[in-house]
Amino acid sequence: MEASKSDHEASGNGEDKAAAVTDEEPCIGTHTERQVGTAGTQPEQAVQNGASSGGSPDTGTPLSAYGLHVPDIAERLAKALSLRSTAAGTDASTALSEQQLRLEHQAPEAPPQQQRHQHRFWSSQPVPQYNETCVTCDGPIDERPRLDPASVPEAPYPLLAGFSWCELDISAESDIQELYELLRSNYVEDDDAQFRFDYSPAFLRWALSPPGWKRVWHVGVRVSTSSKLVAFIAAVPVTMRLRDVKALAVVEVNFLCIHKRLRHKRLAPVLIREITRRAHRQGIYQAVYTAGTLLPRPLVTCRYWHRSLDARKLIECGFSRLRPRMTMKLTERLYALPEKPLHPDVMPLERRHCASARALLSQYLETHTKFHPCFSETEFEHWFLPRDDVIYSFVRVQRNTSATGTSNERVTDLISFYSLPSSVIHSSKHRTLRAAYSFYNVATSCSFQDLMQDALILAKNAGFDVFNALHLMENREVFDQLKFAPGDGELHYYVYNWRTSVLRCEENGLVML
Ligand code: MYA
Repeated sequence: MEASKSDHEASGNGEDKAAAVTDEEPCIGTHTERQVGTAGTQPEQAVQNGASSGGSPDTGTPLSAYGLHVPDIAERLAKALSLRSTAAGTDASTALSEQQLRLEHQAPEAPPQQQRHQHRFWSSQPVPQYNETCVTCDGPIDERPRLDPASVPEAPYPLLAGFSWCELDISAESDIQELYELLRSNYVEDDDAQFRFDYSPAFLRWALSPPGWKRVWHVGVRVSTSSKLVAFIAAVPVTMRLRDVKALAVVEVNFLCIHKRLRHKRLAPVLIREITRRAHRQGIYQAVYTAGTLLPRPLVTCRYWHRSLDARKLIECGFSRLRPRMTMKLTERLYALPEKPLHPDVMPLERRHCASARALLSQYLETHTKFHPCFSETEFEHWFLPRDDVIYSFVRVQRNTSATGTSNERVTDLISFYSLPSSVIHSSKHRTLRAAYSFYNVATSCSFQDLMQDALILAKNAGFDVFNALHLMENREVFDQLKFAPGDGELHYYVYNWRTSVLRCEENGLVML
C-alpha cells in the first residue's frame, strides 16, 4: 500500500545525506530535489503549537502527514466553536471536542483533480485510460503475450551502463537487511517528508514469501562496481476475484523503490517492464498494485482514516495537532479506550482456527465485495497466523457439542491488523511511529463497530500509537463512532492489463501491504 500507502505518495523531495550513494558511483550528481520540509511544517513547530491549549488559527488542522490537510476544516471548526454545548451534566469542553470531532470526521470534499499529465510510459501500457470509467465488456487489454509467448523477451531489459540486475535471496539475512536499508532510507514518505515507512526485515520476509513466491520476482538493481542495492521491485502471486471472474491468477506488485539519488531518470519504467517480463515468463498476464500517485486509471480510490491511540505522542511527533481549545489532557481523554476488549473471549488466531476463519472470511468477501483475494488454506495460514510485530489476528469462536459428545469450534468473528511503523524524520523526541493497519475484519456474532473497537483496544495494548484503516469494505460505517479522522491522501488501486468499470470503495475487498 501501499500505503498509508495512503497518502504515501513519494514526495521525492527529501535529500537524505546518510543514504547518499557513494561518490564513485555512476549517474550521480545532477539531481534537483527540493529541500526536506517546508517552513511551518517542522515537527518542532507542531509541538510548539500543540503545547498551547488555545492553538493558532492554523492548528485547526488536526492531523497532518498521513493525517489531515483539509482546506475547509478551519471554517468547519470556527462553526463548531460557536456550538459550545451547555447541556446539563456535560463537560463543556469535552462536548465541544466531540462536536469538533464529528465535524472533522466528515470526509473532506474531493480535492481538485490532480494534474493529469501526459504519461510517457503509462500511455504505452495496457491499462484503461482516465475517461474509461464505464466498461461494458470486462477482459484483458493486450492478449499478445499470452497468445504468443515467444514474443516475450528471454533476456532482461537493458540497464544504464554501470548498473546490473540481481535477484534478492530473502532467506539470506544479508539480502533482507540490504532491502530493509534501501527502503528505510528511500521508500514512501508523506508529502511533507516528516515520516517514512519503515517495514521491518521480518515484515518484508513475510510480505515477499507467500505460498508460490518466486525469487525471480524479487528484482533488484545494483551498482556494478560496488554492488550497492539502489532499486527494487517485487511481485507475489495472488488469485483474485474481479466482478464475475472468480479466479484470476495475477501478481501483486509492491515495494517499487529507487534510491533518492537516482530519481527522475526514467528507471521506474525499466523496473516495471522487467517485472512484467518476468511475470509473462511465468504465464501471468495481469497484476494488481496500489500507489498514492495518480496513474491511468484507478479501479477504485480509497482514503485512509486514522484513529489516535497515543494522542500525546502523535501530537509530539507532528502526526496530529492539538485542536483549538483542546488541552493535551482533554485530547487524551477523548481518545481513551477501555483497558480490556469488550469481548473477553477474543483470542489470538491459532492454526486450529484457520480452516473455519478462512471460510468465514471467504464467505464475507464473496458476498460483500467485487474485488478480493481468494485465499487458499495455506495462503490464509501464511497471511493470518500471528507474528510478533508483523501480523496480529484474533478470533472469537463458538463451541458446539454434538449428541455423540464430539465438539467442534466455529470461528464467528475475525480481527486482523498488520504492523507498519514509520521513521519520524526530524523529531528529537521520537524516532518511530508505531502504526497498526487494519487488514481483514469480519463480525457475525457482534456488531462490526464493537469488533472494531476491540481491534483498537488490542492494537493499543500491543503498543501501537495509531490505528489506520482504509475506506473500503464496511469500514466507513464505524469511522465516526470510533473517532477516526480522515487522512489527507488517497490510495489508488490499479489492475494491469484488465478492462473493467470503476468500483465503489465498499466493493473493494483487497488490502495490500
Ligand atoms: S507503490 C510505492 C512506490 N514507491 C515509492 O513511492 C517510494 C519512493 N519513490 C520512489 O522510489 C520513486 O519515486 C518511484 C518512481 C520508484 C516511485 N507506480 O524513474 P522515474 C511513473 C507506478 O523517472 P522516479 C508500489 O510499489 C511515473 O508516472 N508508476 O520516476 C506499486 C512516470 O511514468 P509516466 C510510477 O520518481 C508499484 C515514471 O514512473 C509510480 O525516479 C506498481 C517516471 O519514472 C508508481 N508508484 O521513480 C508499479 N511513481 O511518464 C506498477 C512514478 O508514464 C506495476 N511512476 O507518468 C504494474 C504491473 C507490472 C506487472 C504486470 C504483470 C503482468
